[in-house]
Amino acid sequence: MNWVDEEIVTLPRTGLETIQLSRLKKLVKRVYEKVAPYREKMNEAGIKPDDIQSLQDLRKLPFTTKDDLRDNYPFGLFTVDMEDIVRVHASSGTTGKPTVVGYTEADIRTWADVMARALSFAGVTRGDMVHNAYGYGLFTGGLGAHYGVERLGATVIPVSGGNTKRQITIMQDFGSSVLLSTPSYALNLAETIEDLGVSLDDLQLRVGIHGAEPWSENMKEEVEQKLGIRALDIYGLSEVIGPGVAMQCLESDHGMHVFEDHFLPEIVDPDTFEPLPFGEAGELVFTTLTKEAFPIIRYRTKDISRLIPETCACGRTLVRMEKITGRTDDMLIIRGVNVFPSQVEHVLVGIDGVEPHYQIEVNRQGSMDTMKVMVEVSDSVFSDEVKVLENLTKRIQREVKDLLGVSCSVKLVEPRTIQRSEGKAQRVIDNREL
Ligand code: DLL
Repeated sequence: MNWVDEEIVTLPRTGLETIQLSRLKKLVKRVYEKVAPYREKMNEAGIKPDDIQSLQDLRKLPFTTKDDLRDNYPFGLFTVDMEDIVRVHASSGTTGKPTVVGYTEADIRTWADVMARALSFAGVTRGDMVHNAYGYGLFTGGLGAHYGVERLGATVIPVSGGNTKRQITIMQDFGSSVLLSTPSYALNLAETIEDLGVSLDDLQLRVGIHGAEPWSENMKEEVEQKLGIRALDIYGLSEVIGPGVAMQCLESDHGMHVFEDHFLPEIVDPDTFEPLPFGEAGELVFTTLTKEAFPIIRYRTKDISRLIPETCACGRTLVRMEKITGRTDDMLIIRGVNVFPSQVEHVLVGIDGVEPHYQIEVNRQGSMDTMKVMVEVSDSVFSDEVKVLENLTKRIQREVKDLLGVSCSVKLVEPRTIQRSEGKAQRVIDNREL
């Protein structure tokens, strides 16, 4: 199969829907047969695989949420034997355990195909040097993008995140022409370029493909201006595959084409969960159509977006989704890492002398996100020696870092100083202006 699939991305809707329906039917049948938790939920809802006869019937199927992943941690929703799994990745769960996803060899190929397609939408070709500053590891960004670049036949520089000065030397010396990074890291690179007195003329950068965290139009303009590039949006999430679920094309000034032959999108009302028509904003829900190891049915992403009904100037018929404008839950993305306040709470409740009253303050200094955790301690601890308090601070910092992979500063505060809620506690103060 040709990874760009020009034929598929320009198919008339009826042709695309025929492919989607045939894939959906097979998927539902397979999942029903192989995965007990799916079967049980479908039985409870009184749905059998044969009830899926049209794309409209999708709405009969139960939703899947992060709780389902947690309840079946780590591998309980996989449809294949572990010996057929060739890779796992993980992202943040809502408490102590991560969300684990698995891939067969065919899934890795599908992923490389969709990522290669995404890159091609940004005009990347075999001649490009692709500077991949998404983190390599359990996060899907680094490796997901990496194999897409190789599939396309361009050159990948697997630089990963961090060590920013060295990244700039590499950009200059290797002639990086495409930048893959979170938008905030792109700004960090831009500032370092400025600090080092490197001229944009000494760089070959042409286009950036940024995602994994929310970013505004203003931020896009800043990235474009400071790096002298065109900055495009890419969307994805581990539970669906990783990066490569939707991608902005060069011709579109907003919105990302959803790769609908692989990932079926819906927008639902975040309160009633009723599907909403094209054009209305709500929670984005995805069903994977081609994944083997870990297919997912009606996954509630908690991301807010809308599907754009108008066709794109590029002529591709794949529907576009609007830039993500928010979330329906309290997940924060700090330096590209997904953080749930409940994870911080999980750390705190495990430590003696610490009260379950806390607040998380997020700020942006330059292009860097910082996280400060304010924690109430008990009377007895608060009157302890400075040394004891210092040790407690360090322990909280270490445990938060171990669990979340993000460093934070910790401020211990006197008992009863954090404002008590009269309803939903305000756990997070996010001062970032995106
Ligand atoms: O962030 C996958 C990815 C890697 C996407 C590299 C793009 C580039 P997770 O770590 O599972 O996967 O986080 C998924 O990140 O539900 C959104 O809330 C957020 N997110 C991802 N892309 C965008 C974007 C990767 N373009 C979560 N704009 C998602 C806004 C985004 N938010």
